[in-house]
Amino acid sequence: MSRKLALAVAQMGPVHLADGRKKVVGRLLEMLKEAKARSADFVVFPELALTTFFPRYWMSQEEAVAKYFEKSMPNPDVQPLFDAAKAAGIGFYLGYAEIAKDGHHYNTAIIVDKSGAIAGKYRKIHLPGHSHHIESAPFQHLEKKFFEVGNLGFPVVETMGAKIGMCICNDRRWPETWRVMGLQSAELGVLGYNTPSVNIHWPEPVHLRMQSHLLSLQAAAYQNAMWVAAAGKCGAEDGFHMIGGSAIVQPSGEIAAQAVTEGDEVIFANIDLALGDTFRQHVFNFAKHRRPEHYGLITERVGAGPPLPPVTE
Ligand code: CDV
Repeated sequence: MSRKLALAVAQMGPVHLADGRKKVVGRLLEMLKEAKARSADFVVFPELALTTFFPRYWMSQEEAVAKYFEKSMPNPDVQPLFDAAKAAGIGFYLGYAEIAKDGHHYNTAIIVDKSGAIAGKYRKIHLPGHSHHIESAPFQHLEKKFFEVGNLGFPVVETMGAKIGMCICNDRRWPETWRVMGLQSAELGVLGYNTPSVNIHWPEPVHLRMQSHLLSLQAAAYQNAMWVAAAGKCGAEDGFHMIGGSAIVQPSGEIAAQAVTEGDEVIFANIDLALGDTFRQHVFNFAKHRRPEHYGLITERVGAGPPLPPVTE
């Protein structure tokens, strides 16, 4: 029996250094309105949606906190989004920089349900980049300086009639992320991202940035029998370009909807959560086919090491 969720992904064009929270939230509200016009139940917004992608700039932690971190959620800047979503009866996923009550710093996302309550929170685990200044790089990627590794695991939240797994950006490239969600019976995995078009470590052709992004989403969806929805912030933020390609992927791994611009753009799919059931019952029937007794290295080793000695009988 089909179980429908009207799903919108709200891609954002660039947010410049000069753009204040009020202006940014105004753009989110516009897209929420569009999602409402299409009778959406749930909208996915990007990673660090309220500001420019500030980890590209070298600065002190204090300066970053003062300018770019949210001290509470919701706060007066973001309250209009909570209010409008509640009035419209739409839930949403939103990424932002969080300074927690205990003073720790995280790259965070929340799921807010249709009543305006925070139903789930995730703090980014696979932080890319570096913590030192790289002189030779065209820009920095300082997530390891500004954020701590998340401490909430990969949550799967039961809300709006769906089991929704949460992750952020770089997490999508790691199969462990998705399998941990899959083992909690997630039916939909959601994420926001900011993916620079230029790789600061090697001259990666730009088309590969899009290819590895979509490949990660499609493989994750298929191998874990779940829908995947990814919302990017993209285009050139003060001259620093990021890829678009926000997408909704179905459990077959096929793309159901994909953004075609590098601006604010809402994509939509009336998804059937039951579509994953066939895969869960057959090829990816975990209970029947997984062999965790042979997967020990996944949790024992962090980096690659020597091959294990051969087993002889
Ligand atoms: N914000 C990110 O996590 N960006 C990474 C980049 C650095 C590769 C990503 O995976 O898209």
